[in-house]
Amino acid sequence: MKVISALLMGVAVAALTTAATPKPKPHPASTSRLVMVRMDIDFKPHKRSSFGKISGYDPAELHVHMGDRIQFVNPDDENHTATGMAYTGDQVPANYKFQSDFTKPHGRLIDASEWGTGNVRAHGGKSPIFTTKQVGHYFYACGYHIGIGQIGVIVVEP
Ligand SMILES: [Cu+2]
Repeated sequence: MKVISALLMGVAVAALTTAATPKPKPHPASTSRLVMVRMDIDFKPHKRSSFGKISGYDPAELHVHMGDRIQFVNPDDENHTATGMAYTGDQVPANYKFQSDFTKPHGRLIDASEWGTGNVRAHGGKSPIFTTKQVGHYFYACGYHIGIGQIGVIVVEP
């Protein structure tokens, strides 16, 4: 009897230990997606964002998994950019000034640096493809229209 209860205890402890240590698993690479973000200053956010006032991209708040790839397309009748902000706050920064030339493409990795599409031309222009390798949230904006609030955020989840 003692042996059986000791065994049962062991099973219970093992079950508890397993349940208590959920590990976030990286999204399998085989299911990584190519996600498109449309650029148009007339796009309004679909919902209020917890990151603050964002608009001008669809979706303005994009959630992806680590390993997904992102491409920006411009169906608007004006040129736009998607240029990363070297900023790690929780809310959209006020009066951000780009340090780099936003008209030129920079980098291929979405992070808290000034990666960027460069100029994406009106009427169907497409950006280079960017990759996501770091969990976090990353603000970006249009170099031409940041002053009128064309700002988006990419949330990279495991
Ligand atoms: Cu723009």
